[in-house]
Amino acid sequence: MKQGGSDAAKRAAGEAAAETVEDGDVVGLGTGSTAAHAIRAVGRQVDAGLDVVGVPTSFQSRELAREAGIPLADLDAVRVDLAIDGADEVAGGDLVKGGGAAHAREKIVDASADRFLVVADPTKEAETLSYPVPLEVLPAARTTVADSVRELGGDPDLRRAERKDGPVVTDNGNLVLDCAFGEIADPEALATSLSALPGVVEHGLFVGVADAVYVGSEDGVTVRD
Ligand code: ABF
Repeated sequence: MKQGGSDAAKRAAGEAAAETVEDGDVVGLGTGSTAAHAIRAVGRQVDAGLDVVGVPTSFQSRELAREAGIPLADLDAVRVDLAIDGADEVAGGDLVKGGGAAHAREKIVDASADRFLVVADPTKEAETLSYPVPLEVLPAARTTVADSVRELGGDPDLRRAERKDGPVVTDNGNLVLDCAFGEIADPEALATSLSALPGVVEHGLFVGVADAVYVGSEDGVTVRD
């Protein structure tokens, strides 16, 4: 995932989005270092008396929310009022996500939220999406999906674990293919094609799902909606 942004910029975005959380909200808790700032900020609000329930998007965000003291619920038991989540690339309201291999759960939570706020630093912004699109695939479908991605003009690459000898395995027990397509002129059409491939659990294109993008910098936060 793009990691060029400063921690101060990520913190500014995460904390500004967390300030919009209201008493009684069910909050979708995103994955990654920018969303982590939002989770810690919501935890401080809970310490101060705010009554919220969090819905984690990953094992990582569940652990962080527990440490922050946020009461948690499963998505099948609640309706999400507000989700706050990071992205690998942002172009207008369209995103590539999945650098943390959590995009399947992220999409369920983020897309179901009444309001979805993206938190990002300026290095994530682009005119046109071109970041490789992660596909979470059933292990048995790895080869057939890779072949189909090539037919769609993409270059699939099995994601490997950095510190272990083997592939990345998602929280759902599946594999990830990072698929480079170059500049994605029509994200919606590509999203439709990828969703149609047998064995694809979820892809990392989030098209038209974001309600606002909070871009942090050392000097403050710009909100695009
Ligand atoms: C998750 O974390 C992902 O969908 C995205 O890939 C990544 C962003 O991480 P960071 O905020 O650390 O750049 O939201």
